[in-house]
Amino acid sequence: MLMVLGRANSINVQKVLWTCEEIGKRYERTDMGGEFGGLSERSYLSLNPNGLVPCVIDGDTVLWESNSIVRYLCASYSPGLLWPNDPAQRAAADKWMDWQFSTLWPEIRTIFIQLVRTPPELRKYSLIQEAVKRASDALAILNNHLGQEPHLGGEDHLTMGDLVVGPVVYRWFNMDFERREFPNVRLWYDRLTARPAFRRAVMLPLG
Ligand SMILES: N[C@@H](CCC(=O)N[C@@H](CS)C(=O)NCC(=O)O)C(=O)O
Repeated sequence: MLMVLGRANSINVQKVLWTCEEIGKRYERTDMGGEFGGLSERSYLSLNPNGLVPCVIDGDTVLWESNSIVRYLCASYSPGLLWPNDPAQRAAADKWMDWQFSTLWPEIRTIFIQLVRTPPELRKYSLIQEAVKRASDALAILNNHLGQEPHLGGEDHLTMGDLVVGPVVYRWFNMDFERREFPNVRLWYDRLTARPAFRRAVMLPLG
């Protein structure tokens, strides 16, 4: 049985859980991190020396870094679908994973920390404004892509690219601030929200 260590409201844990749900891979999850703590215990650090969630144990394989875990699960349990077999197609999906981590998430994380984790009187609204501007510039790129192709790396099906960008876009649409309209992103997001696996793993309260 695959073991997932990490609280269910962590975005990086959600990527892993959504992947498992799409694949139909059975798993057991243990709450760790946030209010549950446990990340600085020696036993946890021996699995993930970063003291962060998620961490996954699959038999003898112990993994950390959410995008690497998603790649591992897709390659192991969904070759040819979530993990495209063709190298060029796979690179197209991979590219969106790297973009999620390096370009989109840092901005949406700033908005999330400020609007969800910080009390109103301590919020830095200039930080939020700048992050919304940069996130919007990034989402314009996603919007343009989704105007030409329905998925992030797959011609006619979801891939690991969709699996890591989807949870970030869920946050974008579910925080309280004024957003630019991105019609193709909205249509793609609406299709994700119709998936039972996405609903189970990702569509949870943000607080
Ligand atoms: N790059 C890492 C980042 C992991 C990370 O920052 N995890 C956060 C939750 S999203 C965490 O463990 N925070 C401490 C906590 O939950 O107590 C990954 O993608 O797995």
